[in-house]
Amino acid sequence: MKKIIALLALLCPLLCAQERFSQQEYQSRIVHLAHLLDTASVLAMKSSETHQRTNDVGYPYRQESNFLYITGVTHQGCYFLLAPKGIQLGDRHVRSILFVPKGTTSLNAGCDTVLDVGAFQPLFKQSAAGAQMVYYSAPDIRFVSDWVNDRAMFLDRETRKAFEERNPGTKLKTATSLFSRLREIKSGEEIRMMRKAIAMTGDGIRRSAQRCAPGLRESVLQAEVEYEMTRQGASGLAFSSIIGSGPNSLIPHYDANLRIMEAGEVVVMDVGAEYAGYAADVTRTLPVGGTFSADQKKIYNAVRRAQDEVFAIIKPGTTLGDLDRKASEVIKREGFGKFILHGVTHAVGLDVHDVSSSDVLRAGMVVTVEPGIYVPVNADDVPAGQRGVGIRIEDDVLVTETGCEILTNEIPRESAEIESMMRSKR
Ligand SMILES: [Mn+2]
Repeated sequence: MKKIIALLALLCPLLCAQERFSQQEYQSRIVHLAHLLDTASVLAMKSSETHQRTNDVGYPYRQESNFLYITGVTHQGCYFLLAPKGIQLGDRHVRSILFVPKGTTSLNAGCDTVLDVGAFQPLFKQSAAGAQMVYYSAPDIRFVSDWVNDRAMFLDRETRKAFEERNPGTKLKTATSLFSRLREIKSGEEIRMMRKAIAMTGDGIRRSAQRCAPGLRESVLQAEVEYEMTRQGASGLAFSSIIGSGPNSLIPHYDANLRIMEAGEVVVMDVGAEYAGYAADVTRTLPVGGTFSADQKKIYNAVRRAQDEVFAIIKPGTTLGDLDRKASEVIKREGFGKFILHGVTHAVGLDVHDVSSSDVLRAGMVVTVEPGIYVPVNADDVPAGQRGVGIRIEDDVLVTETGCEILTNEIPRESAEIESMMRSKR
């Protein structure tokens, strides 16, 4: 077939700056996805659009996570079609097709074939005709607020209505839940990528800690950690770096990072590299001057105790709710129950707040454990030295058959380890 684009899969590792997953990994993902469909169903997906920042200047492109997961393709303008029943292409019978724009040198990760994007619509129409269910993933078809007319527009509802009218007997449904079930359990290769994201994040934190000193702006720590992650080949940041000192340590999602840090304060660093699309999400709290005060250490150790007791109950069958209750119970027991601002855990993977299909932990999931205590400046029922202190410690944990493995274990965590890391100046 002349539309088939010749692809030199073997050349790709030389052309791609980013480390790729094996072809078997993508093939197995497609097989698992096909198992969740049945022969009466079809799945169609489109890559993310670009988003403009200002005229002619786009935001950095990031592929939609489900599309990235199933195709490995990191650029725009592509489609993916999966028909477990099969599609006849000349004398070939295929089940999965990747569609890419003309001239794209792209890896055919695990699909049966690769065609030009021009071939997508006719083949999609053909395979959707007669299907009972069409799953779709379209990151750009969603809710839009038409504020001029003060009305909500549910584009996905319009899409479904138009499609089901044109295809009587065929239902259109979003593929989100299928992908949540696949993505929540990480493969060995995914864990390997996450370990790399975590290692470069740890090195970045170490670099910042060694540079940290009173009189510097928070952005210096941001620059140091991002420098190290970028230098080591991160594909980006998993999220905007949070560097909050003094009163900013009390704001969980503070990311202006412009305050000048002062002696005697703590600084919360919540940072994460993205490697091959996978996120690390790590928080360490440092004493700006290099040594925690006794009051700060009291809060620090309460957060650490909460972490340890949460680590201890992580195993298949435990729920995310159990982890939250355990963390709150410990922090209350330590006398800081009033100063909890957020939950203790979330899944992490391709997205820093990753998908999950249920509340119950299973082997192969990766979740964070991130208790925090945030004592407001005006909390007059605690010692003065504890006011205005926010401490969060966050680690990434792999659920195993028998318990858990702390993937971030190499990154100094105890208060004494933090202090000694800060003393080892570059
Ligand atoms: Mn987190």
